[in-house]
Amino acid sequence: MKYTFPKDFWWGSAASGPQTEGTFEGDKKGQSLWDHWYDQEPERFFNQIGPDNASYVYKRYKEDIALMKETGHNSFRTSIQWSRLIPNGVGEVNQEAVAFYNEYINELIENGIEPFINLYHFDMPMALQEKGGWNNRETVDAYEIYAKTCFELFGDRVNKWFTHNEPIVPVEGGYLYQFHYPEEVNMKKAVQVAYHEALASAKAIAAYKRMNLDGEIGIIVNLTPSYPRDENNPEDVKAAEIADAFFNRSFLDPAVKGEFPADLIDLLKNINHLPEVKDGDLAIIKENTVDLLGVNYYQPRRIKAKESKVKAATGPMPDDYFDNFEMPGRKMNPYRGWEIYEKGIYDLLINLKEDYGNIPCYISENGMGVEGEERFINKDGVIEDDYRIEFVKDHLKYVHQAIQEGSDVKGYHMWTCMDNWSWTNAYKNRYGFISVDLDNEGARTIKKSGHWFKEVSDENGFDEE
Ligand code: BGP
Repeated sequence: MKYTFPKDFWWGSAASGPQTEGTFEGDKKGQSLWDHWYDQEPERFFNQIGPDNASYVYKRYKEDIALMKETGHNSFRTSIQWSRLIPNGVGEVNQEAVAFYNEYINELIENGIEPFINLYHFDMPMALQEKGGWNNRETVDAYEIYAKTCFELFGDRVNKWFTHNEPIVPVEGGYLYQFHYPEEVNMKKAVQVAYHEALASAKAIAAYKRMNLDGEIGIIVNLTPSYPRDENNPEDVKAAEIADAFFNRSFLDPAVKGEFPADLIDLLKNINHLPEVKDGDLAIIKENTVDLLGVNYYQPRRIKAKESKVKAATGPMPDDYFDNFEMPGRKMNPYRGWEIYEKGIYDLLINLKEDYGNIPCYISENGMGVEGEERFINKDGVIEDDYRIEFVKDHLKYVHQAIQEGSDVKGYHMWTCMDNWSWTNAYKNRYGFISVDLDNEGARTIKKSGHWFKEVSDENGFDEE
């Protein structure tokens, strides 16, 4: 069967500023919370490799864009680092950064690759984090100014903007499950942080609309479809709905419908954990929903009714309402510890079609991190990552099916273009279409999947029995 995608489908990949750019003498970048955390606790990072090392894109973007072309990209997403553009979070704009992002964006456009630009990818400027980061309302104002600055500087050429990438992740990582700085466990702050992120997104959208530019603006959310252990067990179903409210609808609903989910509000009210909201905020959120939704999909969430004891010591936690369920026989990516469930991508697209007005969307991340890919290098020096080709293909088949059933999904970006720095996992798991050899000055080589993706993009689809 031939899987053909709609005309002008977006084929490409995604990355972020903090995971790729690196820091260099004279670049005048300010510290983000990652730079600070690495300075404080390098042992938290795999092989003690920090964000300053990244993949040197700051210097090598021209070479990288040439490789994007060779791997069939017609679009590519990255993020501006707030701490590079405005080193203190507020105030002076770094002209070195303006020059860099201008050249990077122009080079993409000249090569026929549409830049999709995200404004926030987990990277709070440290000067603002010291004052509470997203927990502090002042950060919302600072972010609005930062967003406007980006639109003014680059909005004449960039036509796809995103306010956040996976805004739930700084909430989970920083304030619930301790995998991001400041590694707190504090539900009150978690809720306030989430609320401020949602408000900041709406304010940036409002600012963008006021400027009457030609492009579109949206948000990128990671959707983890929540499946109950047993669909016929009401307790399991209810637990899965609560997990869905916390981790999916918390951002999806305000972004697309302009309202927070009623069940989540009720739950937080019951435990006296509603955020502080100022007059007029909810109207801003209501009026400034997204034009376009980016969806990152890696794994489903399997849920069962709470069986384990609630941990009183931590205070309230989302997990007080459900347990994660290890489904027997599930297919795993053992390196990342994430379940692979291809049909999840179809389920979430159909959910967007049916419950979210078929909002225009695209798959903004999907991919497979594998450790030790050097094992698969062939005699020509190319990594034969057939597992990645299979992973992408199997997901694309379900995207195709959703399109047949009317989903308005406009593209597929894989995570990521070239192997990059994965937060505390640093360079442990590799995700790219292109390998980066850290022992050889970051030399780039297209993997088998990158060559395959070029054919898919050229053909606008693929053949498969
Ligand atoms: C997403 C992030 C990316 C990327 C990816 C892979 O959650 O948006 O920044 O890192 O996941 O995950 P990880 O790097 O944790 O393996």
